[in-house]
Amino acid sequence: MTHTFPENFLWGASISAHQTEGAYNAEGKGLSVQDTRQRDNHDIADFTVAVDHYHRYKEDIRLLAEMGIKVFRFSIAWTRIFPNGRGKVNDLGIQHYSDVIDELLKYDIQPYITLNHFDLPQALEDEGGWGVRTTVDAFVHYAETVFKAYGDRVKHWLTINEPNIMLLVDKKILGKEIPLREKYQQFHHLMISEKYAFKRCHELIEGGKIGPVPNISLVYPATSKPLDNQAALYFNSVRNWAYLDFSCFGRYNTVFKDYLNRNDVSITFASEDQELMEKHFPDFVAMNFYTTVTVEKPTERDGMANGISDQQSEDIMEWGFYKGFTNPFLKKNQFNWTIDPDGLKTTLQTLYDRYHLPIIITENGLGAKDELTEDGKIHDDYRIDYLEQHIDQCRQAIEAGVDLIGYSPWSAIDLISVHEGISKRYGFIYVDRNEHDEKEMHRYKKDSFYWYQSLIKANQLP
Ligand code: BGP
Repeated sequence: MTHTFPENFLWGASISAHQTEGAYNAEGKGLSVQDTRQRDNHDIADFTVAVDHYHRYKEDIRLLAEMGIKVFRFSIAWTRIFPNGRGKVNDLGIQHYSDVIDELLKYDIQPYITLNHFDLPQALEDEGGWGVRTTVDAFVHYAETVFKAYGDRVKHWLTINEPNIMLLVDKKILGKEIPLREKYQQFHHLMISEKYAFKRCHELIEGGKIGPVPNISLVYPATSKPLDNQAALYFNSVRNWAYLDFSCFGRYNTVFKDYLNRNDVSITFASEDQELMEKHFPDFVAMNFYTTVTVEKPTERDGMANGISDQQSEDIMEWGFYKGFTNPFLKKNQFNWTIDPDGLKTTLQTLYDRYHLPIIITENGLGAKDELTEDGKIHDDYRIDYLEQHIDQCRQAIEAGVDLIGYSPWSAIDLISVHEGISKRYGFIYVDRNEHDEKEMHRYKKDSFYWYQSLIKANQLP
C-alpha cells in the first residue's frame, strides 16, 4: 500500500479577503457587511486591518512559494471591484487582483478564486441582501466582470463560500438572525446565483472550471434510536445535501422539501430558474471540512428551537427535527470544536459516491492560541498532529477510490477568525499583531510551515 499521493496532487493553502486583507476602505473599496457589522469582541473588530495582506501580498506569496504550495485559494472582495455592489467598476480593485494573480503565476502557483466569501456589499444588503432578486443580478454582473478580467490567467473558480454556514450561523457570520422563511428564500437566491456563475464561467472562460464550496460535516445519530436516525437524516439533508443536490443535481431533495413544508416555508422561483437549475453544473466540488456533527431527536422538555446551528458546538437545534449532541467519543480543541479525522474519510466517500465529481478540500485546519517564542519560533506540533491525521484520511479515501484532487488547508497565514478574532490562529505563517512595537505585522514561519514544506516535497506523509 503506497503512502504517496497522486503525482499531480494539488497541495495548497487558503484564505479569504475579509479575514486577511485589511485596507477595508483603501483605493476605492466600498464597505461590506463584514466592515459595518457590530461586533462584541475587540479582536474580531480588527477586520479593518486584519493581517494587512492587501499591502503585503508579495511577501506572503513569496513565503507560500517557499513552502512549495501548488494552489492558493483566496477570495476577491466584491467591494473592491464594485464599491456599491454594482455600477462603476473600481479600476484600482481590478488592478490589485491582477497583480496578485501575476505574483502567484510568477511562482507557478495556480489561483483558485472564491467569488464571494461572506463579504456581501453593504449597499446591496441595504436593499435586502440575498433576500431580493436584484442581488442575484448584481452578483452575476460582478462574476462576469471578474471572469472577463482574469479568465485568461485564472481557470479555477469557486462560487459562494459556505452558503450553508452563512445561513445556519447567520448571527455569528452576518451579525443578525434570519427568520426561517426568509432564510430559505435567500438560500434559493444564493443557489441560483451559483447556477448563473456555472453558466457564465463556462461561456466566458476557455477551459474554465468552477465548483461550489459548502462546508460539509457528516452528521451522526446520537444513538441507534430510529428517531435519532431521522434527526441525523434531516440535518444531513438540510445542512449538507440540500446545497450540493441543488448544485450538482439541479433539484431539492425530498427530505429537504419535507423539512420546508413542515416549517410552512415555500420558495418563490423566477421563470428562468427551472432551466438554469437543470442545465448548468459544476466541474468539481470544493469542500470545507472541520469536523462531523452529532444530533438527536428533540423531546418535549427541550422547548423551542434556539435557531443557532454551528459546526463546532452543540447549541444547534430546530424543534421537531434535530438537536445537537455532545459526542462522547470525540475530542475537542481549545475552542470547543470537535475533532474527527475518521469523519473526513467517511464524509469524502459519502460525498463522492453521491456526486461522482472530483473533490478538492479548500478548508481544513486547527485554530489554536499559538505562542511566539523569544527567538521567533512557533512550536505548533498540535497543528501538525491535526493535519497529519486528516491528510492520512485523505490518502485512505484516495486509495478507496475517491477522486480527491487537492488539499488546501485553512489557513495559509494567520487571519481573523470569524468567531474568535486574531486569538484563534490557523496559519502556517504567524503574524505578530502586537501593534505596540515595530514588529507589527511581522511574519514568522511556524514549525508546521517546515513540516508542510517537506510533506509537499515528498508528496507523502513523513
Ligand atoms: C469557515 C469559514 C472560514 C473560517 C473558518 C474557521 O466556516 O469558511 O472563513 O471562518 O470557518 O472558522 P472561525 O473563523 O470561526 O475560526
